[in-house]
Amino acid sequence: MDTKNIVTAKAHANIAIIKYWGKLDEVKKTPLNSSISLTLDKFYTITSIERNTNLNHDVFYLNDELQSDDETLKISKILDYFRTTNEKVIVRSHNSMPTAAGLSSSSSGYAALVLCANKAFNSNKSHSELSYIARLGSGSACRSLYGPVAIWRHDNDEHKAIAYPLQCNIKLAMIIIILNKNKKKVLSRDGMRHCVETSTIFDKWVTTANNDALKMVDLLQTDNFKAIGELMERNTLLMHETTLHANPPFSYLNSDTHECLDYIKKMRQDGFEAYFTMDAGPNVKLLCKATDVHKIYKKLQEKYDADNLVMSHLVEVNND
Ligand code: 2P0
Repeated sequence: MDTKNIVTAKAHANIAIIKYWGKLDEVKKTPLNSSISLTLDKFYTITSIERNTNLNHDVFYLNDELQSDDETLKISKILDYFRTTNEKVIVRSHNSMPTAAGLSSSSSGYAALVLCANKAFNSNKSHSELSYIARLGSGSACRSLYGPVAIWRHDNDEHKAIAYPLQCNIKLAMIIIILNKNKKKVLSRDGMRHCVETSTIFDKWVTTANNDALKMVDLLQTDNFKAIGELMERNTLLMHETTLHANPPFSYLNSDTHECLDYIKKMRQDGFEAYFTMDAGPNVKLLCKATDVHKIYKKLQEKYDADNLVMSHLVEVNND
């Protein structure tokens, strides 16, 4: 392999504290509501692009496994925003996170791809343009261009409905509590569309979530961690409530999730400042202050095996 033809880039996964749930446009992946996320240090994708291959089609390896034509086509469409000829390349991506952790590898995956393509083809695109292109791959990926905190704004103009960096006054951390290692039954893309189309409380969700995002922007400027945690929990629970009011109803959460939420609430009564959030699966992500994370991690080990707990700090993203 001639390494002078290879460039590499890295991007980190993010977890939302105000959730993205519902699209305005299915193809452009513009959101119905603004969302806010934390970019996590432990979970990332490293992607390389090899040029000058003389291939007549792109080739895509994920974690050293050759990907199907369908998966490769998704990558090719993103590369087309960068290349100016019909040159084909080899893309190799490696995820640091175990897929079982329920962490969004698509967020770091598409973010790493756009950063890498920008370098490989000397495209010189701005962060805003990269956020836009990453969004076309997977909505939440647009937030991974920024960190430690990002906001993805709802906007009827699809070029403004991208992520922006957000100021945060408190140093935060997350602990991922892995309760279930099976793949999710309802993909987030399908679950969100089903809720948009059938959930009887969807309008309420969109209005509330947009207000929650505005409130969270303000709270992140303060040192009121309690208010941040409580708002995150309310927003999470309302997102999950939309699934229960869909037709047919469904849930990403299970009895282990509910037991974990009870445990976190009990921890709070005992003086631990810890709050929960869940995405399109049963696993729980615990939010705490960075100064408390070791104490809380130790407390969680009274109930959960260390193998099922992943501690992560936030990462400062500076890709320039
Ligand atoms: C989020 N989720 O804000 C929300 C909360 C899942 C629940 O972003 O269809 O993989 O590619 O735009 O980005 C997961 O959705 O969906 C997600 P697409 P994506 O993190």
